Amino acid sequence: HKPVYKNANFPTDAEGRTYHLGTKEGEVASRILSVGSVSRAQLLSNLLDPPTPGRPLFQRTSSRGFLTITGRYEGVPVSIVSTHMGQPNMDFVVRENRAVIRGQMAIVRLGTCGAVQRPAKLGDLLIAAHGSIAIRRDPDYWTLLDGHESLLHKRNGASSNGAANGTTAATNGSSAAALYGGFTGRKPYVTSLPVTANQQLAALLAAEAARVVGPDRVVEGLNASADSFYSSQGRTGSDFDDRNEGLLADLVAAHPDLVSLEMETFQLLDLARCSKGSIKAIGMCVALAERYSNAFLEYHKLEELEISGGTAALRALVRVPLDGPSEAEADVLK
Ligand code: R1P
Ligand code: URA
Repeated sequence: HKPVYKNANFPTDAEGRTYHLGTKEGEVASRILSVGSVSRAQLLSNLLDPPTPGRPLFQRTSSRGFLTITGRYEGVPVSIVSTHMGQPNMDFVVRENRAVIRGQMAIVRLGTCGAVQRPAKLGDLLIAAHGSIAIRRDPDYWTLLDGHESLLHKRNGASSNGAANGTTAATNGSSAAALYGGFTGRKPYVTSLPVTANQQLAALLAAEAARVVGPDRVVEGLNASADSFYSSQGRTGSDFDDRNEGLLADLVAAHPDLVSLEMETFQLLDLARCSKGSIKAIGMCVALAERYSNAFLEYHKLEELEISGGTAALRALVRVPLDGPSEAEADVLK
């Protein structure tokens, strides 16, 4: 049967289930481990306390493919939520979970990422203890560039070949340039100022990660979250005019403490910052790619690293103090 949604501003169905994650109050714990894939969520659910007879772990997959698993870790209620990829999906996860949980929440993201510079290396756990910056491809750069190049072309006296197109692009581009401040000085990629992570959670996570994998395999620093795996992470190719050849070098020069590059941590930290004190958040990721050497982790090694990272994340989650209604909230555990 098809659900009926009410309230265009924040749609929920007749049972109070959110539109994309499909969960309702009582099904999600206030301590959440957010992971990028369904398979990682299922793998890490094996770390939860064994379910009691007749009461299996709560599991729900929404129509959009978000999987929520609720159980206990060291006796404390936790949920593992598959978040998929990119900032809009992290936005669904943070906002829709916020809507179904009372009291303060903690969210730890365990993802994979590129290691941008040493000391971060393949297989390390990189913690966004210094916060995160967003990197966005600015399409206006190409819009204005079109007009700019066509104008130059026109000024240089080109007439016959493609002149009609050139003139249209020049007109569009120059009116856009007039409106938006011109092409000169424009950059194809825009980076935000950093947002901070919760320092209490960061310290707990760093200590637990060091305990699990050893301190030489844990690196704390700044994260960057990009709006593409490719262009805005400085991956180059010939199919698109991406103008990103200098991106990684520029990032490293501007941010000496930058360690990880992925796609969701910024959104998590930004929303936590705007949550009126109601969300404590941090991101950690397994370095899957070394961007400075071009090495990529042998994929069969990933599972073990996900389990190590997941163990550290769960240990930090159940140790962070939270204000508000007690943990027993997750009705599905009663
Ligand atoms: C890209 O391959 C995906 O991997 C990283 C990026 O942030 C992006 O989501 O994280 P996850 O492994 O958590 O998905
Ligand atoms: N995920 C990313 O977003 N980037 C990488 O380089 C590796 C994993």
